[in-house]
Amino acid sequence: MERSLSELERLIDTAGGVVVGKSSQEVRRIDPATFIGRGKAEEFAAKVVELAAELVVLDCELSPVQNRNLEDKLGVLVLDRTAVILDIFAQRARSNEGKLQVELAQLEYLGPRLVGRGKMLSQQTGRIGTRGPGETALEYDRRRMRDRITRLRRGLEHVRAHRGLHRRKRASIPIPLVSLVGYTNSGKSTLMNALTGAGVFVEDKLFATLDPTVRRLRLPSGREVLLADTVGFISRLPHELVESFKSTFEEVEAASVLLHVIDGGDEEAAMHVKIVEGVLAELGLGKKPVLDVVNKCDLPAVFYRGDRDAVRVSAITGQGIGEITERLDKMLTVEFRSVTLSLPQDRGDVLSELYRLGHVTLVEYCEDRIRVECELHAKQFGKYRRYVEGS
Ligand SMILES: Nc1nc2c(ncn2[C@@H]2O[C@H](COP(=O)(O)OP(=O)(O)OP(=O)(O)O)[C@@H](O)[C@H]2O)c(=O)[nH]1
Ligand SMILES: [Mg+2]
Repeated sequence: MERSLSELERLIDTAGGVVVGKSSQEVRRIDPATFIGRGKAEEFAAKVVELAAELVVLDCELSPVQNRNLEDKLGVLVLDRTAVILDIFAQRARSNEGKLQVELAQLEYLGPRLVGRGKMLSQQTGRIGTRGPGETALEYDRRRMRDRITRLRRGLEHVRAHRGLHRRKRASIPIPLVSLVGYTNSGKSTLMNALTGAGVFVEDKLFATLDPTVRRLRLPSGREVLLADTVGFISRLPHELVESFKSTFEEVEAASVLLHVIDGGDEEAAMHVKIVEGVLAELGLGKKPVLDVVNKCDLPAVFYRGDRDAVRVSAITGQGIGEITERLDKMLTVEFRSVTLSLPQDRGDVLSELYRLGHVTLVEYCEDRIRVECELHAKQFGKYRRYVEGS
């Protein structure tokens, strides 16, 4: 409980709030009307006045009814954990798709809790829980909100159809995709920068990344891969969020290999590892090849070292980074095969295709043939089978 509460504090901080007081209670019996008991609610009401608090956040999931009843009792906006997470997502979403997803999730989740409460809460607009990429739930009446939800859904389908096209195009180019996954704040974006020199947004806040970012990366063997940064995982990420943010996980789905980045300097690292593995399993991706990367090994205290196969690095100092690319090379070798092709002299076009696709290691011009040694992705092998030497 302590842990969860301190994580909630970090979430509030990330959302831009300031914690002025906190309190915990063992809830033996959930009060259907207010979740917390009557005594606790009274205590909170007094504290709200005493500390001039503008907002009360509960580390649980409130039903719309409980939410309203508590607001009536406390006289201020009441949010639960999910609402705070949504607020962070609302501030951070950058891509068109990300914004649509956040607005939809906000309307679906916050709508029943906040709709029609505009008057009471209007002074608080701009604070946590009342922001959105579009209008906020506060500004809608029920009917307009339903219309907006329908339109957002349609918009998202449209965006997704387009993205599907892009992805299909990419899948036909056999450049393996490597996705960074990991608990939020573990250093995925920093590692992405260190590996590719890409200018990805890095910040010591939870959920700095919401939109997938993809960059090319050349491995020591000369082989190129695409490296994708993804949104951080978090404990108790509500199911409807996992659902609505699937697009950020599509990069994980398409990946040949996952780099699981772990913050070795975090006392909770072992628990975070379990959470990430749990979410991956939930997404049906538990069987993907994974390379564990224990990050932040430059810190004086490292609490998690990983197993024998883990790579220990510091994305900040660059220590150990080379080992990641070497290990990736090894893992990907399984997907590629070395072949020697013999092309007719006039098929220079095939040769240039091979240059673009695979990793060509040797080209020899013989009398009437071109001999090419290269590595081909399993998916492309069929296309060039007839050129395989001796076949
Ligand atoms: N000491 C130390 N700090 C690091 C290292 N790598 C990242 N950090 C810090 O950790 C914080 C989070 O880094 P990010 O790269 O934004 O983490 P992330 O996993 O992308 O986070 P989200 O996108 O929010 O999930 C930043 O303050 C980084 O400077 C490292 O190797 N050592
Ligand atoms: Mg990031």
